[in-house]
Amino acid sequence: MSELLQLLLESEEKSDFRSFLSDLRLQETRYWLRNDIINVYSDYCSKYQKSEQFCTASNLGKLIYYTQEIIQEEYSFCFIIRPTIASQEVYRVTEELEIIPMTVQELLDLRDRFVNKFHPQDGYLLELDFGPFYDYSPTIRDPKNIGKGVEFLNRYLSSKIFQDRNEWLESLFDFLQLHHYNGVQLLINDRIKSQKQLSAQVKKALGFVSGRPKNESYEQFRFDLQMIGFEPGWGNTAERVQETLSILDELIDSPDPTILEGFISRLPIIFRIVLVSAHGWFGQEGVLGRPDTGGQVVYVLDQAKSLEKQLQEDALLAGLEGLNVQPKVIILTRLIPNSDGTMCNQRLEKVHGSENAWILRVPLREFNPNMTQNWISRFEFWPYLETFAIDSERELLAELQGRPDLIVGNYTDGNLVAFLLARRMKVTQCNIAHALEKSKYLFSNLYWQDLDDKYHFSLQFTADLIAMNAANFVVSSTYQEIVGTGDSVGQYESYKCFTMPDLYHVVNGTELFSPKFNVVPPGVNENYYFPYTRTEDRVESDGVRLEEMLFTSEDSSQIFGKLDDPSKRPLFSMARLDRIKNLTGLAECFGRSKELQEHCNLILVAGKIHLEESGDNEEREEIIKLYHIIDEYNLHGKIRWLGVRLSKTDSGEIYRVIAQRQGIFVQPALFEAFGLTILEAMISGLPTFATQFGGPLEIIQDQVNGFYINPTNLEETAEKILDFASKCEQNANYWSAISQAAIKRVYSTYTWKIHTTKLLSLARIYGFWNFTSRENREDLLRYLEALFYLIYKPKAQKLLEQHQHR
Ligand code: UDP
Ligand code: LCN
Repeated sequence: MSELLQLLLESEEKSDFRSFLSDLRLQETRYWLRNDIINVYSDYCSKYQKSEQFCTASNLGKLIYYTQEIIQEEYSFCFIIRPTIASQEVYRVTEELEIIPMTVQELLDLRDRFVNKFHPQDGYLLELDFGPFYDYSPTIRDPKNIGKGVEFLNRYLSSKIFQDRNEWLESLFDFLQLHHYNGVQLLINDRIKSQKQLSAQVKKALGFVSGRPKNESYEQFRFDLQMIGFEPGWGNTAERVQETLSILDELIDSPDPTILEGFISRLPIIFRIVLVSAHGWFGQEGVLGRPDTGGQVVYVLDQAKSLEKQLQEDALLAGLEGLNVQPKVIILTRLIPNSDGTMCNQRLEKVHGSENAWILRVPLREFNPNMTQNWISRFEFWPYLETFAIDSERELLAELQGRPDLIVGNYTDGNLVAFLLARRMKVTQCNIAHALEKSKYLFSNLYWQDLDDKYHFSLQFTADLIAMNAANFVVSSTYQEIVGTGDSVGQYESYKCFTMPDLYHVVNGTELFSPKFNVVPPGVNENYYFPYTRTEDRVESDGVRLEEMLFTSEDSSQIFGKLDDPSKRPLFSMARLDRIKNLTGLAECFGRSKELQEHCNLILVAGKIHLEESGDNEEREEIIKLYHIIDEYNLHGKIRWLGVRLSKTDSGEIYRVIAQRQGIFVQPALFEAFGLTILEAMISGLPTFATQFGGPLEIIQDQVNGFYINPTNLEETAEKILDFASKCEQNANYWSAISQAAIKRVYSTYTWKIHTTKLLSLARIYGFWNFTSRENREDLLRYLEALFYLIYKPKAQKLLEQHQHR
């Protein structure tokens, strides 16, 4: 970048650069984010009638493209530039157009000065730097391989094996000896006494099984194998045992990444999993659509079922049938005594359709019954996490009759609890963010003190840093969740360098190039969500009932609006009624386009329709705004707004009813981390228009199996939808073509089977890595503990005191 700047200053564009900066000076703000920068630049280009070529391809145009932020301080400007994904360079441009590189520390000081929070006379601020802890572990080089951690790790591990065969064989031997199920030894027994013997016995066992009929059941020759030193876990038939042993044999002789992964992924070493989803209403019915209770609950519940099934299949394939193996998955959440008709006050609930997956609810200690007896917003939940983790450990040990093999955290609170549990129980920890709030709320770190009363970001971001660094591996739903796109910063990336004025500076918040990051997108529950054309699986009477509910029935307790012409093409959306979901933006887009109203009705399933029924600030604001828009654009007769809480079966059928009418699904969020409703709509066969900000950009391939919209550009969005509707009116096949492509996209890429197979493989490989590399993480974990006890805990304690006065 410094060359680009140099070129810029040495060319004729220098005067443009100078005028652009003086245009910036004329603005009211002194802090520009990327969108603002582009707007100022595009105004500049129009004002001076610059050519298209100049705007984009000039050195100034390129500089603007890569600039994420500009901060003005007196007469100079600080340019924060992102030349490539996951990198950052900072320069000060003085009034004389001198370019001076700035360090991260200087940038953070500048930001503090910007908000009048720089007080060097009081001493320096705590600096958090996680960089040194990653020096021990390998890092990925090419940003496009970020998120493919396990592939990298396998390559790295197999090259290590190559370099240091004896040490590695020793570790493998130790690792294979470790495993048992309910007291029964698995894999190898003490007849194999050394790694040398292991290699010899593998060959002997191979000789033995190769002489047996392929389909012969493992139980038939179990004792013969035992004599050679092999216990259950190698396969359920002679063929499978032979395959697994051959892979091991090859691994010992000539290790390579695929063989390593193939081998470790087969090992029956995971039987008990804990999924932590702490804050929300976690239940199976009547919980979705409430503030804080959306996709995460759906995700974890479906994941639990799928994991249990996969573990059962894996155990059978590994030949553990005779051991009566019953894998167990526990979803750990909080018990909510005042449960508003849900099951959230029940300690234990079996997950429907599973054999051994459970929701275990652990109550919060009664610090203040006004709070702890009720649902607590995710922004207020922090003081309860440590004691919740302590109490949960006891309950988990009792339920599982031992330690789990894997703990998966969800969202900041669940991830912090997972960290505390994994640390105490010495178990592999996986982190799943779902959504990191830091990038969702603009300037949330810079102005944390002003926002702390409402959002407590100081606790949340500290917890995020602790959990993401502690985790053995991180599962993200998309690539951009980690490192964004060419022109936008990723959610994890936003933790790399930031200031929390008066609290700390983060100079290196996490290693984005670490192999711990893995993209594993979720799936969609195919029992509830399936193509509308599968009429044989649909219940006709449900369809009729829901059709009435969506388009005609009157019920002022939960439905608003009567349609003038219910036969118009439905434009449908379903989401929690919070600001970022932007259903009000969609209503306004619809309101502003008379033409769209001529072709379509707007049908929204969202939150509540009565203000007095909502206790959540953001939801209340959105309710008021939606009514306002309906009146302002006189949408009466053109909109239906349903404040209903649907069962899973109904929510699946609703998409199909809309698809039956050749409707359209719109997801207009200002930012969407992933967006499960998009998968649900697409698998049902609904052409989907989804926000270009966030995960949908990776789910949908624009104009192939859906469409991107820019929800901040209302006119363009309306035009895109209108254009689609008009094309469908001219050619009915167009709707069907997109519908079919949407269905195909989900089945090929977003199934729970794909997800859990990958997740379990990751859990085994990271568990193995942890063991064999003997990577010393203790220093990192101690540092994180210090953060927890010295920063997080006192702040949580303060918040608890505030709660006690409520
Ligand atoms: N949902 C629902 N009723 C509602 C709103 C949402 O059942 O009124 C479900 C929806 O079907 C989806 C989930 O909640 O399964 C929302 O997940 P998504 O990832 O789209 O968004 P989130 O709410 O997690 O931000
Ligand atoms: C949270 C979100 O905000 C959504 O974008 C995701 O789809 C959901 O969690 C499940 O991961």
